[in-house]
Amino acid sequence: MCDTCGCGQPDNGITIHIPGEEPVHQHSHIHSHGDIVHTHDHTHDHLHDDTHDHHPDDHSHSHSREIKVEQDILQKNNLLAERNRGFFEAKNIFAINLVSSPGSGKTTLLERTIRELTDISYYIIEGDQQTMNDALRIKATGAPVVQINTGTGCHLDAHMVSDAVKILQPSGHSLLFIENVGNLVCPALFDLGEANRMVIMSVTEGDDKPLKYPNMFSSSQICMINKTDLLPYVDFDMEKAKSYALQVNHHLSFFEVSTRTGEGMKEWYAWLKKKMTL
Ligand SMILES: Nc1nc2c(ncn2[C@@H]2O[C@H](COP(=O)(O)OP(=O)(O)OP(=O)(O)O)[C@@H](O)[C@H]2O)c(=O)[nH]1
Ligand SMILES: [Zn+2]
Ligand SMILES: [Zn+2]
Ligand SMILES: [Zn+2]
Ligand SMILES: [Zn+2]
Ligand SMILES: [Zn+2]
Repeated sequence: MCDTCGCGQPDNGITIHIPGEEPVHQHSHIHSHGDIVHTHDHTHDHLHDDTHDHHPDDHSHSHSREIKVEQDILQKNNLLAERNRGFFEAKNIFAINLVSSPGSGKTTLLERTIRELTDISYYIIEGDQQTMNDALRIKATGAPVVQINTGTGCHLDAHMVSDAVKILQPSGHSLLFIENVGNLVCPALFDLGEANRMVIMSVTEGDDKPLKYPNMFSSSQICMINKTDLLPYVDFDMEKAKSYALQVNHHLSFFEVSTRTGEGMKEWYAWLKKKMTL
C-alpha cells in the first residue's frame, strides 16, 4: 500500500493545529507489527479506540502477513469512517473529501467558494504533510479551519478526521470540506466518512490521469476539471479526459471550472446549494 511512498515509516508525527494557536493534538507513535509496541504521546487527553493506521514498517515479514496487516488497517479505517459518517448524517453536515494531485487548485477552489457563496456555513479540514499554509489561506476567508500535518504520511485517514472534527466542532446543517493530502494514489484507499468524494484534475496535468490513477476516479462521485483558463496553452483534450474518466467510472459527474477567472463556478455553486437544501 504505502510502503514505497513514506507513510509506512515509524514516528510519522501527525499534528493537528488551529492556525495561530499551539498544536492541539500530537501523535507520536512507535510502531511495530501486531500489537507488541505501541505508544502514544498526546498533548491533550481524549479517548482513543486504538484504531490507528499501523503501517507495516519492517519488511522481514512474509508477503501474506503484509497483506493481512494492510487489510486490518483498511478495515479499521472503514469502521471509523462509518462512525464519522453517522455523526455527519445525524448533524446534517455535508462532508466532501477533495482529492487530487498536488497543486490542482483545491485550496483556491475553497477560498473562492467561501468568499462567493456566502449563505452556507463552512468548516474546513486541511491536510498536508507539512506547513500551515493552506489553513492560513482559509483562515483569511473567515471560515473555521484546522490543519492536519501528516508528517511522512501521504493521505488523511478517518481517525485524523475524527480528531480534527472534535477540535473544529462543526455546527449542524453545515458544509465540511476536507482537503486531502495532494496525492492521486493512497487517499483513494481511505474512506473518511464523507458523503461525496470529488477528484480535481487540472488541465496542466494531462488528460490521461484517469487511466493512470483509476482508483481515485473510480472511488469518486464527482470530477472537477480546473484551470480551464489555461486550455489555450496546453495539450489537454477535455472530451478525451472526460471519456477516460467515464471509462473507469461511468457514474462520474463533471464540473469544468477556472478557480482563477471564476468560469464555470455558477454550476458548482448551484450543485452545492442543492445539496445543502436536501
Ligand atoms: N491558471 C490557473 N491557476 C490556478 C487555478 N487554480 C489554482 N491555480 C494556481 O495553482 C497553484 C496551486 O493552487 P492551490 O489552490 O494551492 O492547489 P492545491 O491543490 O490546494 O495544492 P496542494 O494543497 O499543495 O495540493 C497556485 O499557484 C494557484 O494560484 C486556475 O483555475 N487557473
Ligand atoms: Zn502512501
Ligand atoms: Zn497508534
Ligand atoms: Zn511491508
Ligand atoms: Zn491546498
Ligand atoms: Zn488522537
